[in-house]
Amino acid sequence: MIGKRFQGRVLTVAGSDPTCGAGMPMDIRMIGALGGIPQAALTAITVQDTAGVSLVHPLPGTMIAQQMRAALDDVGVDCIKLGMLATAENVKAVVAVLEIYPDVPVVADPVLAGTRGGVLLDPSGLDLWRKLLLPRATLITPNLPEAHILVDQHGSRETRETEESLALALATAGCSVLLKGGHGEGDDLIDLLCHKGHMTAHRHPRIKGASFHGTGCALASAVATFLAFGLNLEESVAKGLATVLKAMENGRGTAELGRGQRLLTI
Ligand code: PXL
Repeated sequence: MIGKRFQGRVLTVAGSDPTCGAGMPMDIRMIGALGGIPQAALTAITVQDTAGVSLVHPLPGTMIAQQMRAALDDVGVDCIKLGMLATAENVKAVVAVLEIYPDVPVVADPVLAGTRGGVLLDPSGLDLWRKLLLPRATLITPNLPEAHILVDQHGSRETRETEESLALALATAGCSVLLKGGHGEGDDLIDLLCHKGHMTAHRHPRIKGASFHGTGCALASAVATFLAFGLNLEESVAKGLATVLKAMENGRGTAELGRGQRLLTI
């Protein structure tokens, strides 16, 4: 890494989204809104709208690796945010670059399957994500279905105990875990941070009857940006969650815009 650390330089490695509400465009919007310096390596071109993803065209791993090197070796990067990787080849290519920069923190959002359907990572890619990215990531940000897939336990009803054991099981790989509770039930939702053996429960009122596009991308990018400015992990997660909650509140009025989910307003 070139130059001084903690200048807010964030490299997002993610897929496209024509709505700009998720994926790389949202990442760039969020990093920029928080005063950071965005850089971006595109992993796949997608066709999607607020209702769903209809096409995914992954780019070659070598293209992704070279885009990452272009950012890392010139302007420099304080934190890397990983989003949709699409294929096993791409996971391998990204991990190979990460190995060259062991000191750069990584916030990895396991984009496995869209909440609106569609597989966003192939099965052998999932295997490599588990084996290679879990141990390298500083923080992973799964939602409940993704956490179940990653630990390979399906279908149990969520309780606070199962959420804690899920987060702990993932953390044994060496990463911190922010387990997002948005897919659970109840008036309040709990986002659970497992960091250095401590559990912190962030409790928020659930925004009822509203589904938002791109909250996962926005959250991982916000946390990555706060880390890139040198805040510690707990502060970065707390501020990241507050930032996305505000964007959801501000985005309530977008319900009539598209056929599907609402858009965040940041
Ligand atoms: O929100 C997950 C996500 C991330 N990145 C891209 C996506 C999606 C979901 O649709 O399309 C490019």
